[in-house]
Amino acid sequence: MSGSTAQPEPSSHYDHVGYMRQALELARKSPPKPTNYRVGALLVDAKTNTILASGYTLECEGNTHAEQSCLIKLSEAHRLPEGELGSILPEYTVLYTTVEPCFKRLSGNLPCVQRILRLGKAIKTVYVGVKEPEKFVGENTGRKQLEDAGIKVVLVEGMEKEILQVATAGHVQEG
Ligand code: HJL
Ligand code: ZN
Repeated sequence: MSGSTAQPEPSSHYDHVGYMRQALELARKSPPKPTNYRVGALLVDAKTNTILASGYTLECEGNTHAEQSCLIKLSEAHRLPEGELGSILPEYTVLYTTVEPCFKRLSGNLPCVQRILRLGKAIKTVYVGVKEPEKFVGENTGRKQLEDAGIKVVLVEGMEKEILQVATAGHVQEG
């Protein structure tokens, strides 16, 4: 990269694998449960290379997802409703999540794709470690919804096996 032209997002300088690894370590903290995936997530200010919030599945009270836990923690820290966090998130906020954000939940709770979309353009890119397996809710159409809204979805390759092992550790083994 050269010159002083503003780049749409400066996070290409940063260590995506390193952040995904940190997200995976968070996922390991999640209590195993047969009906969900154990996921870890980080919200990062890609301009300053700082972590804004971390989260893992079932970290916050109730049936909470990793991405949702990041947002709940920020919401508490800023005393702002989760849906209004778009107004305080830095310009180049990106999300790292070991499993792509859910578009539908068996529980009927608000999916994380909707949680991201209602923040407007606050989150510029979602880095995912794996696509969601089709076990619970079929093909995840969330990626397309995010991309249609102008949010990039980027697969960070190389950790798929470990991520899925951790994600499915609480599941009943077949056969
Ligand atoms: C992501 C998570 C998590 C899932 N996906 N991205 N982050 N647990 O923290 C997706 C899976 C849902 C099931 C059950 N998992 O979790 O599709 O009970 O966990 O609402 O559909 O829904 P609930
Ligand atoms: Zn979710």
